[in-house]
Amino acid sequence: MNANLTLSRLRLARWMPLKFWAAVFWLALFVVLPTSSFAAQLAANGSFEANNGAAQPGFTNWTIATQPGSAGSFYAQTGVVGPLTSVAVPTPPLGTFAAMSDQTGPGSLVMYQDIALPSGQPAMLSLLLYVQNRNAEFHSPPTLDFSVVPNQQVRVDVMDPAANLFDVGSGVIRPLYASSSATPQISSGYTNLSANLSSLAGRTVRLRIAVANNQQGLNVGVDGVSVLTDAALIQTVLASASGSPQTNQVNQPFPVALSVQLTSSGAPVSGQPVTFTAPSSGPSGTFAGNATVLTNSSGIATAPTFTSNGTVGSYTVVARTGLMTANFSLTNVAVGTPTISGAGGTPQAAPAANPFALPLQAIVRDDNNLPVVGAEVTFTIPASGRGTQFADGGLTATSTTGSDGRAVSPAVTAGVQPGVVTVLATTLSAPNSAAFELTVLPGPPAPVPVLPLWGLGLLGMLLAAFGGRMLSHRRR
Ligand SMILES: [Ca+2]
Repeated sequence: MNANLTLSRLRLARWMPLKFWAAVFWLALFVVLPTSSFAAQLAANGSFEANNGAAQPGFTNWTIATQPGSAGSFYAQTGVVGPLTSVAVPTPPLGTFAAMSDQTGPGSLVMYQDIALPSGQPAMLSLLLYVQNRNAEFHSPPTLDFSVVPNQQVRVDVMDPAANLFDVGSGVIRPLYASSSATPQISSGYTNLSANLSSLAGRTVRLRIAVANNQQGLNVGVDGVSVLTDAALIQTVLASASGSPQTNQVNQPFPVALSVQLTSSGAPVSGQPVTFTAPSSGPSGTFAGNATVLTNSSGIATAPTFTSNGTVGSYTVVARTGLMTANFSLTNVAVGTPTISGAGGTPQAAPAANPFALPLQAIVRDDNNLPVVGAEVTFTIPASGRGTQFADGGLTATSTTGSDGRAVSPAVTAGVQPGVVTVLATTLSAPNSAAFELTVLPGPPAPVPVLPLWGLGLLGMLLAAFGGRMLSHRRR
C-alpha cells in the first residue's frame, strides 16, 4: 500500500500543475483511504461453497491429489451423511457444503491450497475440522503411504510448496494437527484450529489436509478456512460487541442477539467464521441453531437466538475467530424480577458531529416477562461521552414505554471525538440497566451550508499553501 501511495504522489507532482487542485486531491485521498482497505482474506473458497456439486470431488481454488491406487477423495459434503458412504456426520458448519474425505477402501488423500503471505504483515490461519475414525484406533507411522500397514491418520500442515505432496519430514514448515492414539475416534462436531503464521510473512506456503487410511473408513471434514492478514485486524478484531451486558429471566430468549463485528483498518471483513460458546454447566443457555456463523458484508456475525437455562447467575459467552475473542456478560435472573433490555439502536456508528441513524430503544418486562406499559425509562450518556449528546444538547433523556413495553429515546448526535460511547437505560422497577454501544467514527464533518464567496476564497488559499508545502516536501 505504501509503495502504491508513493507512486501516486510522485505521478501527482509531475502532472498536476495547480496546487489548489492538488491540495483538494490530497484531502480526498485522506478521506477515502480508510474505507478502501485492501482485502484481508487470503484463503480462496475457504467455505468450499464453490465445488463440482453435492457428493462430487473437487473444489474451486483447491487441488486434490491421491496416492496411486487409492480409493476415495475429498467430496462436497452436505446434509447429515457422508458424501460417499452413509455414515452419520454433522451438517457443514458454514454454508451448504464442507469438504469431506470419504472412501470405500485404503488410500492416501491430500487436499491443498497455496497461499502467498505478504511480507511485513501478520497472518492468522483458522479452520474448522471434523474427524470421524471408523476404525477402533489411529495409527501414525511417519509416512502417509497407505501401503505401510497399519496407517490410519489425519494431518493438517503448513508445507513448503516445493516439497513432495505426501511429505511428513522437512517439507512440513508448521504442523497444525496430527491425530494420535489419544485422539477421540469421533470429534465432538467441528472444532476450531488456529495458528499464527506471522513468522512466515513473505513466503508462499501450502495448506495441506492429509488423510491416510488402510484400517477402516476415515472421514475428515474441513470448512471455514481463513487466512487473515492485517496488523490492525489482528489487534482490534471483535473490538465491537453488542448484546452485552444483558440480563434476562431464566428459560427465556435474550431480547438482543449476540453479535460481533470484524474490521480491518476500519473496513468490515466478510465471510469470516465466528464461533459463539456458552458455559457447558451452571448459569448459561443454549443457541437455537449452529453457533458458528459467517460475518456478513458489514463484518457482523450474529449468533442464533440465545435462550437462558434455568440457573440464576452471571456468566460469559465467548465469540471466537481464530486466536481472537470477544466476551458477552450475561445474567440469568429468577422469574419475578422485572428487567430492562436494549431492543434497538445498538450497536451503531456515525461520523463525528453527525446524528446516529437510529434512536435507542429499550424494552421493559415485568415479572411474568410481559411488556410493561407506561414505565419511565431514563437514557444516560456518560459525561466522558466524547461530546455525544441528545438532540436537545442534554446527556439524559426520559421516555415512557408504549403498549409493547418499548421506550424510544430522542435522536442522538455523535460528538467530535472518535471512539465508543456506552449509553445506559434504566427504569425504577428493574435492578439492571440496558447498554447501547455507539461508535463515533473519524470522518468528514456534517455537510456545511454553502460558504459565502469570501469563505471559499480563503479556503482555496489555505489549501493551496498547505498542499504546495506537502508536495514540495515530497519532491525532496
Ligand atoms: Ca461451507
